[in-house]
Amino acid sequence: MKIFHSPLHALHDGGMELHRGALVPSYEKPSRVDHILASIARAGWAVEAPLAYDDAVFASVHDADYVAFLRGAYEEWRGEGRDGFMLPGAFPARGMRRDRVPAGLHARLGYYAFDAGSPIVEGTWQAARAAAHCALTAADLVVAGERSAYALCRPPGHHAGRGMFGGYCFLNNAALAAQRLRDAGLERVAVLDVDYHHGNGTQDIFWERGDVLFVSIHGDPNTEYPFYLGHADERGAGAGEGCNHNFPLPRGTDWAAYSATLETALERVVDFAPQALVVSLGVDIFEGDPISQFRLVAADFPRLGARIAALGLPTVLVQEGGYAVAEIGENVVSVLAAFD
Ligand code: SS9
Ligand code: ZN
Repeated sequence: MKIFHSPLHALHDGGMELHRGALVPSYEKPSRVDHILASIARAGWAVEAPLAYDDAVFASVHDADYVAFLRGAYEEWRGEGRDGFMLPGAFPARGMRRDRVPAGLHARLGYYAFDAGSPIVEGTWQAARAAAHCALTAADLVVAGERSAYALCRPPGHHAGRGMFGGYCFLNNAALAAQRLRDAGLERVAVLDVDYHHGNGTQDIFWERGDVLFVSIHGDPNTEYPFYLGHADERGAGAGEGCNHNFPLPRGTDWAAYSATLETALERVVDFAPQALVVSLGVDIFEGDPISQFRLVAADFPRLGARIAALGLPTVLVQEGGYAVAEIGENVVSVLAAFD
């Protein structure tokens, strides 16, 4: 198993998040990666540095103005005499204007965000860029003939839309990987998102695309983050109609119920006949996750890996969520081992 990781992830650290109305230390923290790396070392796998890419590659799935904002946001913040972490406090909701990018920094911060849970610190851009490079490198290796590759991305990416950040995500690593596979000439690519939270950003990016399938199993947005997207009736639009499949499940879902839905989700992937698969691998479906409510146990992750690997597709696995830090490494490696 080819594994890509950058130590630059650690530059994104130190923020607080507004979590269900309380300001708490961010659950998305550097130690998540340390635990995953420790489990990878125990499995005896090597970890490689990602290749370098020009920032222009991000325009394949993100708006140019959004990328420019992310790149320069903290320097602007400093320019205003501020330090610490940046969090937005107001957003353009219904009835307000979204067609004008406001001039002021704090106004722009809310314009490009969709929650107050994703702090930007000095190293956020560098970390997000390195994570995206890991996903792109994994995709390039699969294009070059590897059966599978894993990108140990942090910060995660699946909540980042074409022009917005949130849910700890800034650049959409999985979307960048899928687009990279398309650009390399693969005609159809499927994205399977198993993170507890709906991959609203990935859905947004490929909503009108008939060449990239998006299939997601996640907590019901009626009660679970990101709340405002992820329902079963969202099927895609235009050329992408029928290429988006959401499977919201109730709190408390265990492997018995989860695996039945997984079979249906995998059927959608098979029906699409993709040449490659991108897996948004969030292990916050684990019963011990502090911000999620499914009940998969450690022994279920090898089963999850085996079912996905049985598709027999060239596969890029991209790290998304997982906040039960002590168990995150074992659960991730259990899935990866099925591809080894
Ligand atoms: C907004 C913060 C909620 C978001 C959780 C994102 C999980 C990413 N009040 N936290 S996999
Ligand atoms: Zn998640």
